[in-house]
Amino acid sequence: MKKAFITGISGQDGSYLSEYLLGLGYEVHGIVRRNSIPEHQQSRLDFHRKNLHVNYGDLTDASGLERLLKKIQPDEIYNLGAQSHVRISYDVPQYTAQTNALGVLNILEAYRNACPEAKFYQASSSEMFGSSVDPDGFQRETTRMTPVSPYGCSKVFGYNIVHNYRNAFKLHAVNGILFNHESPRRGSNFVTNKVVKGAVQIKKGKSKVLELGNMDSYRDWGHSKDYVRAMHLILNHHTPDDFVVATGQTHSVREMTDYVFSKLGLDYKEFVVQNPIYLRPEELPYLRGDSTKLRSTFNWVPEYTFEALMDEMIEFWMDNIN
Ligand code: F7E
Repeated sequence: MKKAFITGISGQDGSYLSEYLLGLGYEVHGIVRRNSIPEHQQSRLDFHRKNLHVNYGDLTDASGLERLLKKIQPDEIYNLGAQSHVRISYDVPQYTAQTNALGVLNILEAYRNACPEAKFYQASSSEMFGSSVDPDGFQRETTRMTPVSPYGCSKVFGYNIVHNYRNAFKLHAVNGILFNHESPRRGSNFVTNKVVKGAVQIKKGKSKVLELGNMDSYRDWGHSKDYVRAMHLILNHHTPDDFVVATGQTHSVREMTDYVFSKLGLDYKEFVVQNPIYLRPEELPYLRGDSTKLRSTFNWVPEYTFEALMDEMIEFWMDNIN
């Protein structure tokens, strides 16, 4: 039985990846941070838990990571843990860098010392591209990285240190460069789930207004379930390499909001107002990923369209808000 170790196991991607790997017959281990309100901390892992083992751990705690990896001896390590909210990275820039940048170094060191024969996956992000777009309107593996947030800068360090450790220590360490990916399990302070939850609350008479920030940025939104399949493929490629994971389609926040409200028979213009607290000091205006390399290497295709993704989220909130 293969063993996987996942940081960020209680997050959206960690939970879908755990389900996927358990389905493939893996024994799955992961870490969660200590929290003063533990009740809901593992709510996303509320599925068949045989062969799932959750420990306390933290990417900023190098010795704890090494102790766990020595004990578990995983075949595959997925580093999905992060301070993953871009706007909040402006509120806690140093914490973001300690977790997302030095945290990667901590787990790479633990991996190198405890189980160097394992394979290592780093959750790199399209936020690393920042303001760079290729002349054809896409970002891809070769696009320059000019990040525009503390989050993006911290992820570039993680991406680069994975390359360095791969080359210097001959480790099987890879980067998946994932564009935005959503699901009903997405935190409700990310824009898709915030819009869907807010629109359903308005539809059900529980709320009258939805406050958003910039509605004119564009994102390439896919489904987390499709993207965790890609993580497993990328990690198990015969040579360690980097791959973009994206749908290749882009929509503005305004178009996404219009789609959701229209599906519910509402006009978003009557309910959505701008609140400057949701604006970012520097915005990333446009993302559209070219995942040709991933598709041609693995025959990967996303099962969800943008509409199917949003419809699943709408259905979830319609069923879960009384
Ligand atoms: O924002 C705009 C906001 O927070 C998307 C993370 O998973 O993907 C994610 O980062 C867009 C931005 O995601 C609100 O300004 C408008 O232009 O859903 P988001 P993100 O910042 O793109 C990348 C790939 C990651 O790696 C990250 O970890 O929506 N927007 N109004 C808003 N965004 C939020 N959150 N809240 C608003 O009220």
